[in-house]
Amino acid sequence: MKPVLLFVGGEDLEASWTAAFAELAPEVAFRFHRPGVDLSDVHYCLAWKAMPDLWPRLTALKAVFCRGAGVDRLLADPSLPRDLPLVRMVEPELTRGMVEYVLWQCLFHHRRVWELEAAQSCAAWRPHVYPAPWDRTIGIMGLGELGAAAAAKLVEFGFKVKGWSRSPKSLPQVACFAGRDQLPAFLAGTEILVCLLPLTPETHGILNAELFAQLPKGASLINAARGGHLVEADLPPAMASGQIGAATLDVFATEPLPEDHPFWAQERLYITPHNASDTDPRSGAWRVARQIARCEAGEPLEDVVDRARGY
Ligand code: NDP
Ligand code: OXD
Repeated sequence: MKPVLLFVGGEDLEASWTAAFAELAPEVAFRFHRPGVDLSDVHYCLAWKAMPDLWPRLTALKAVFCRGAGVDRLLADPSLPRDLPLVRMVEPELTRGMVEYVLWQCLFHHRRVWELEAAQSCAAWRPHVYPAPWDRTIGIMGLGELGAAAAAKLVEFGFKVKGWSRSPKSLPQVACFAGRDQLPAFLAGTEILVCLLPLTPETHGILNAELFAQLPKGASLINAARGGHLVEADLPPAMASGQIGAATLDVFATEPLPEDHPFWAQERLYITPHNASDTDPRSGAWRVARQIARCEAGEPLEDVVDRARGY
């Protein structure tokens, strides 16, 4: 009998994920969730956010897979089964997409593209000066799957790269800092700050006025992690004072970002709609199928979330 995987997600995802499992993992019985259908034969569930009505009906469940790298939304659901492994998404296309986004945005802020836009808007041929990458310091908060890969790409481009994590790390040509004690040293001199942390009780609200004040004046902020990392009310004053010179935000406390949110009108604040990167159905299906095979064979699962740490 094939293991049954229930996919819970929007209808826009049905065709691509169904096709990916059919092609790459025919050994898994892939089922797209529809309301009212019996779930008592489901062994695995691939989900993204809270679904309190469903968990009690999944009585034969062996493991939960998160469709994304960040599991904060699933963990926030008190009805998520506590005794089953929760496996987060780690797959090469998700990482590649995030590296692309971080590089794109770091180059955008490094080259201060808004100055070019301002000159072009009044047909002005102005000299545009920016430092060499080795004179630009970029700091990455979070040196996990995504942060470490982004750091390596920025090193390849010649930037001075610093990184901050919970436990000490050693990465080629990256000045690594760890723990709260070393946060001030990490922030000092960081001209472009990139947040790639998981959202946990320890990291919630970490991007705040006190932290901004420890960056050099005019620093850029790029948040591609979670909206909950940023104290949104602290950003406009920091930008008005020039402490934060420009920012790119991909994630927000409320998504979609409401039409009347002041961020839409904030000068030099660039908004992307939580699509810095996304799980690719083909490599995601391959990854989940591999974990199912391990579970069926009684082998330990990979990338299981440590619930005490929250990531
Ligand atoms: P990982 O779990 O691989 O890495 C997390 C990193 O953050 C680790 O280096 C970890 O330290 C560090 N960290 C965790 N807590 C703390 C802390 N309290 N202080 C300092 N460092 C800490 O996660 P990923 O790299 O795979 O993903 C990171 C996040 O990116 C996801 O949780 C998700 O929220 C976000 N994301 C956003 C996307 C988007 O489209 N906007 C797409 C994909 C992910 P240590 O190494 O010591 O454990
Ligand atoms: C993720 C995301 O966590 O897309 O994977 O936000």
